[in-house]
Amino acid sequence: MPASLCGTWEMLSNINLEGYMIALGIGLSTRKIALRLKQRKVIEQVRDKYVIKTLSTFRNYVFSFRMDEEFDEFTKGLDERHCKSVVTWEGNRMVCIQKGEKKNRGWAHWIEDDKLHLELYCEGQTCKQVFKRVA
Ligand code: VLZ
Repeated sequence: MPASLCGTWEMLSNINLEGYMIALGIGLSTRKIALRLKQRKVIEQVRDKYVIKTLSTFRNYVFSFRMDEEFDEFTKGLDERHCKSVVTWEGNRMVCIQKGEKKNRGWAHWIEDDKLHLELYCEGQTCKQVFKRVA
């Protein structure tokens, strides 16, 4: 059983968000704002349902899913695309594949040294984020 990702997490570092946002086709003005944000991640689980909230003073992105079940994801407020997404455990990593217009798109969350790690992938770009637990 992997260490629980559930809780409230505050961003410590954020490498190559710019490359990831460009790969998603996010425009310059949104990118400029997004780069300055300290995101929070809230991960909740009730029975077999997970909710992941990405929160900031500018915009929030919230979605929910069940493990191993494909769902329709609309990345509202991000790049506004429809994906067929599925989240699975790969060892201690919670891995999401987002099938859609963008190739090699997805993300992975895991715990390492009591920190929440996240890699976001899109078309050869990787954004790497680390969060510390605040609750
Ligand atoms: O995280 O997708 O936890 O889907 C863009 C920032 C990229 C724009 C952030 C600013 C994407 C708006 C985070 C802040 C909401 C993301 C996944 C894994 C959940």
